[in-house]
Formats: sequence, C-alpha cells, structure tokens
Amino acid sequence: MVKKVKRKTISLIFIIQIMLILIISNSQFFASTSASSNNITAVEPGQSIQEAINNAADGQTILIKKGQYDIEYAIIVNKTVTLVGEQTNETIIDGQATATLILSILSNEAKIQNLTVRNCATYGYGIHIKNAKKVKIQNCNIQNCSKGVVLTNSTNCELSRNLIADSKECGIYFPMNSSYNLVFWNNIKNNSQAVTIGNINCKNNTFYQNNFIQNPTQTSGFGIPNNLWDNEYPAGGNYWSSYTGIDVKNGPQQNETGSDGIGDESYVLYLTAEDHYPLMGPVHWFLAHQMETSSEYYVLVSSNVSEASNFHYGCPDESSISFTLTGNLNGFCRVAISQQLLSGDGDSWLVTIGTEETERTVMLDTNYTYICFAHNYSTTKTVKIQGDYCVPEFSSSNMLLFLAITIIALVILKTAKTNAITSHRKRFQKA
Ligand SMILES: [Ca+2]
Repeated sequence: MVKKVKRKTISLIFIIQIMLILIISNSQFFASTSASSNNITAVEPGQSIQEAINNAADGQTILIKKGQYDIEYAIIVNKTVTLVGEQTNETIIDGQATATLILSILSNEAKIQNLTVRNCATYGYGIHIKNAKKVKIQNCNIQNCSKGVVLTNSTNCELSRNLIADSKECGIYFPMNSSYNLVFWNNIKNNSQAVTIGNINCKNNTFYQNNFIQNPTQTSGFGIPNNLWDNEYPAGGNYWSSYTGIDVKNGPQQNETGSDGIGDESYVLYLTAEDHYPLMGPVHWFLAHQMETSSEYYVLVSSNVSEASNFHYGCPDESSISFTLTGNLNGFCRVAISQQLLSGDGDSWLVTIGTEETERTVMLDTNYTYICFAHNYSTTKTVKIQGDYCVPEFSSSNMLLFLAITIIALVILKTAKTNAITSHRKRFQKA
C-alpha cells in the first residue's frame, strides 16, 4: 500500500515537473496570447492609430500592423503606452509632406518601437518628445523630415537601434532643458547636421556606439561641450565617417602598443567637445538571445573593412557565437559580447577564422567583454568566438519556481506516506 502511494506520488511529481517545463518553454507564447486578450490592441491600415491611443489604458500595447498610415496631423501619445510596429520597414506612418509633426510624445515611459516615420512638411518634426521622462524610441526609421527626433524639456529618455536619416536640418535636436538622455546604437546618416544641441542647459546626454555616416555637419550648437560623446574605455565612443585618425595603440591613454579598434587620437567635435575613443569601424548590433521581453542580450561587431552578417548564437550546444565577414577582409574586427550572454574564464576565449585559430586581445568592463583581432583573408570567412559559459536555459525566476514546485511535491509525498503508514497501523490495530 505504502509503495503504491509512493509510486503514485513520484509520478505526480514527474507530471508536475514536465508540465512546468512545458509552461516555461512556452512562456513567451502564453505571455503573448494572454497579453493579446488583455493588454494588446491591434490597428490595421485604414484604422486610426490616434483612436486606438484614445481608447487605450495606461500600460497598454498598441500593435500597428504592416502597411502605410497617411496622416495630416500629429499622432498624440499622451498616455504611458507602447506603440509597436509589426515590422520596421513595412509599418509606415507617412506625413505626406503636409504634417508639421508626425509623433508627439507627451507621456512618461511611453515606448515607440519598430515603426517607420517619414515625410514631414517643410520645417516639420518626425518625433517630438516634450516634457516627458524615460521615453524609449527603439528600432525605428525616422526619415525625410526637417528635424528627425526632437527632445524638449525631457530627461532619461533612450534612443537606440534607430535609423535617423535624410533630415533637412538635423537628425537629433535638443532645443532646451533636455538632460541625462542616452543615444546609442543608432545609424545617423545623410542628415544636414547629425546632432544639434542648441542650448547649454542640455547637459550630460551620452552618445556612444552610434554610426555617424555622411552628415555634412556631424554636431553643432553651444550645448555640444556639455554632453558626453563616448562611454569611456574600452566601450568607446562613436563611429564618425569623417574621422581620419589611425589605430596602432591601445589602452585608456592610447599609448600601449597594438591596435584595439579605437582611434589613437580623439575626434574633435564642435568647440571643445571630443569623442575620446572614436571607433574605427561602424557598429552592427545583433540580438543574440531574448529570454523574456525585459532581457535582451546583444553582440556588437565593428570592423573597419568588412560587413558582418549571418549571426548565430551557439548556446546551449556550445558556448559560442559566430558570424560571417564579407568585403575587403584585410583589416580588424572588434566584438562586444554581453557578459550575461556569454562569458569566459580569464583569458580562455578562443577565436577561429575559418578553421584557423587567431590571436586576439580581450578587455572587460562591467557589462561587456571586448575581443579584438586582425583578419587578413581574401575570401568570405566565418568567425567563431568561443567562451566558457552561455546564458542558462532557465532564468533565475523560473529556477526558483521549479525549486518551489519540487519542494511542494516532496511535502505531498511525505504527507501521503505518513497518512498511508497511519491508516495501515490503524487497520493492523483493528485486526
Ligand atoms: Ca587604438
């Protein structure tokens, strides 16, 4: 009898654990389906994005389906909502050269993701963040406006992974009182001026690991010197297509022998401002792994002569990443890997190009490992970088849940066993 109960309970533990594994592995699916019924509303071409915002509650996500949305007047985001396009290049909000503003962001912690915002009227703004904090603009294309993104009296906002291009006046504009904003991993391209900081009361905004490409004026305005144009060493500053320096030294002072993918001389901006660590090659960022919506892990590849593509994250089969380099292959490559994604024991990192192991230098800061190596090949090659540990399959919260369920199951087993022994004894005593 006791054995029977025990077997039954062990089966129960296994069933619970298998169910748990299935739930964890499908957690994103469950999250998205439950969210779609409660927290996500969708807008399709022909419907009004403004109406969806008006009907939304704070915290809601508005999914904008692929297609073109022509507008005449600004869409006003006055709630803490997330506007997310289905696909950046194919989800287009078009000002038809008549809208003087396309997206007006007035609310704290609003998020704009995966949208193309384009074609403002003369002197028009693409996105204007006004009197707001902690707004995020991510993975958007902002094109063909007079000013691409404007921040007025706004702090702690984040612009990342955007393309800001073809602005008649400037790509990013800080007219007044906007401080402590972060601008990183953006392509800022073909704008008359890339960044204009008009007022000295715009301070401590940090610009790093952006690609400033073919902007006739990279930076302008009296506020430029009050802001930060690099993220120290070894994270570095930005890629400037107009930088002409060389790279044969490394270290925080750039006085040690050997290149590191960072220009040996500062890039001098407007007035006294400098990017102390200009990158020698444009940065490509790859989303390597997404555990939960809040945990995204990136790898950045920067090369002075080659294009990186076909990115692959090898976990859990092996603790590695790989990518292909094409183009003129006689140059260097600098790879930044999130330490939460992939880490190594001290100097154990292994870099292979094709099948050959190559020399590399390894540097660390709080969040990233920076690996630099030269490549000197005439054909397209696959680069593989191997560390020791990759991000585990279960997040810590899931592990705790797993542990809790196991403990509960063990308690059930123990209770069932005790009950079985007690009833067996009672029956024995009666007999
Ligand atoms: Ca250097």
